[in-house]
Amino acid sequence: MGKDYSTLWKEIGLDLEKHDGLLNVLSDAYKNIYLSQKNRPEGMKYFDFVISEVHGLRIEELYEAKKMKRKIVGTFCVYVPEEIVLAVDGIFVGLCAGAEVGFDEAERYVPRNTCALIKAFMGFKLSGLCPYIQLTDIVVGETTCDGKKKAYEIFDEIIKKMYVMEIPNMKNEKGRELWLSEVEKFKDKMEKLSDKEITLDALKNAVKIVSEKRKALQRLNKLRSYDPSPISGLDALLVNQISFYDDPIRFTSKVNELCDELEERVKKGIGVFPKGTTRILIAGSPFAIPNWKLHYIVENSAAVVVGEESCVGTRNYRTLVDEDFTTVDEAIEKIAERYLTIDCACFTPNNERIENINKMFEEQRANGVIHYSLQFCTPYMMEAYKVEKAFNYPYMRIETDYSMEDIGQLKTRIEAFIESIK
Ligand code: BJ8
Repeated sequence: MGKDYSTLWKEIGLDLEKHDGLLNVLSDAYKNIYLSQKNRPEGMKYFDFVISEVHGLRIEELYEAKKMKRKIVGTFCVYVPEEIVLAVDGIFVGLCAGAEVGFDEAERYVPRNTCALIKAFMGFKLSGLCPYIQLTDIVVGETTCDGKKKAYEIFDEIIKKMYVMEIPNMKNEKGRELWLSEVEKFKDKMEKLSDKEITLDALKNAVKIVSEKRKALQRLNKLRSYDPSPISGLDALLVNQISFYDDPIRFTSKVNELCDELEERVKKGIGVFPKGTTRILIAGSPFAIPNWKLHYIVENSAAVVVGEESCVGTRNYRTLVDEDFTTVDEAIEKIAERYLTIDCACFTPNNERIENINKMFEEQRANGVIHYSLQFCTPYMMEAYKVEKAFNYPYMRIETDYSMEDIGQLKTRIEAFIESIK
C-alpha cells in the first residue's frame, strides 16, 4: 500500500497494531501464492492492485461514500439481493472472511466446533481487524445453515445492526411465497434505511449493473473451459472473491478487459499450464477471501482448477434476473425468482445442485471433482454423499478449515487423486 491510511483506520476503530501484523502476513502470503505464479495475464495487475489496497483505497471510497449519505450494506450470503441495495444507491459488500483470525475471541461466543467461516467473521470483528464491518450501516444475515442463524443472534449483541432475511427450507409454493415476502420486506427496509423510495428506473439500472457483472463472470468461467486454460484457478478465484468488494461497474469493465486478453490467449493457444494438464472442478462450501489453500495445493500438484461450483463461483453468477418487467412489484418478483434458483445445500431437496455440478463438469471439460466442505459445515458435508453417488467420474471428498496444519496431508491425498486420474 503506497499511502498511509492509519488515521482513517484509527478513526473507524481498528486495532492498529494487530492490523499492521495482519497486513504483513497477508502481503507475504500473496507474494508466495499469487505473485510467484508464472505466465499470468497482464489483466491480473488490476486485481493485484485491488488486493494491495483492499484495506486502503476501497475503504477510503466507502468512507467518502458514507459522507455523501450513501448506505453501506454488509452481507454474508449470495441470497441477499444486491439489486435492491443498488436501487437505493447503497454499496454492497461481502463480509465473509477466509482466514484464521480472532478465533480465540470468537470461541468465547460460539462453540469451538463451528465452521471456520463463521468463526472468522466474528473473529475479524472482535479483534478489530475488519474495516468493512466498521463502515457498514446494516449487516444482513439469512436463515441458511443453523450455524449462521444462531451466530447472527450473538453477533447482533456485538454489532447491534443485524437484519436477518428468512430463507425457506424448501422451494415449494409456500417457500416461494415466503421468499417473495422476505424480498419485499427487504426492499422496505432498504427504503427506510436510505430514506429513498425505490423507483422502476432505479431497479432497471440496478438489475443491469448486477447482470453485467454476472455476465462478465460467466464469460471468465467459459474461458476456463479451454485447454490449455488461459488463466490459473487461483487467479480466477481471486477475481470471484473481489466481486464481493469492488465497485461493480469498475469491476465488470476490468473483468471484461481481462477476458479480452484471455480470448487472445485462447486463439494463440497460450495457457498457464501445458495443454493436457489434469483439470479439476471444485464443488462445495464457499472460499471467502483470503482462503486460497485448496487451489494452491491443486495447482502445485500438476493440475489446474477449471471451475468453482461454489458461492464464490458459479452459485453467485449462474443465473440472471429476467429484465422483462414494467412495474416495481414485477421487478421484485423477478428478483425473488432469480435468487431462488441458487442451489445452496441448505435447501431440501436440492437435486438441481447435482444436475448443475454434472453440467459444469462437462462444460469445463474437467477430469475430476474435488468436493470441498469446511469442517462442521453440515449442509455440504452431508450433500457430498449424494454428489458422489450420482456420478461416475473421478471424485474425492475433503473436509478442511483455514488452518495450515493439514496442508501436508491434503497435498499427499490430492497428489494421489490427480495421479489416479492421469
Ligand atoms: S448460499 S453456501 S453463502 S449459506 S460454510 S456458514 S453453509 S456451515 S456459507 Fe453459504 Fe449462502 Fe449457502 Fe452460499 Fe454454514 Fe457451511 Fe459455514 Fe456456510
